[in-house]
Amino acid sequence: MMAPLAELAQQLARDVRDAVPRLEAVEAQGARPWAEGKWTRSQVLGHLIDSALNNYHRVIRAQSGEELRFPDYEQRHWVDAGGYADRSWSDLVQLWAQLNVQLAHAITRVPAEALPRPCLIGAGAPVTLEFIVRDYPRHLEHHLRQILEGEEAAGRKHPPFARP
Ligand code: NI
Repeated sequence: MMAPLAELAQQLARDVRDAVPRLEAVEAQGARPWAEGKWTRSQVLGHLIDSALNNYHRVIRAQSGEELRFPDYEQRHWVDAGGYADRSWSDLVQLWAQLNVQLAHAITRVPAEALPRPCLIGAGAPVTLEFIVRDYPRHLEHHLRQILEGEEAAGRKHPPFARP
């Protein structure tokens, strides 16, 4: 039987692989903020790396017996502490791509019975693991458009329910 989220995972892996050459082509813009006083493109990509890291934890842990309660995710702290502004753009692109390929691989292995499992993140309302996984590519797509096409194309609004 095909895993319930296999299609989503395959699409995610395809989208990420397709984005790599486009990201590499904007290398010179890595140090430029996407808007005045905002994160640089390197930091936005770092934010997507943090998103992959955090969601990987959620996907793996939701399959085990432990309580699914995650600490609040402080995105600015993660980007600052990770020091992404100092990393080379091409290293960030490779890291982002490989983390997502692994995340997609893990998603294909999530059994159907784990999908309705409730997850609590910080003080937010509980959401299911399935919601988290289906929400993930929307958040990724939003920031990818910011990097590749600019803030206007992406729209100013962060996806409302995204669990970064
Ligand atoms: Ni975000």
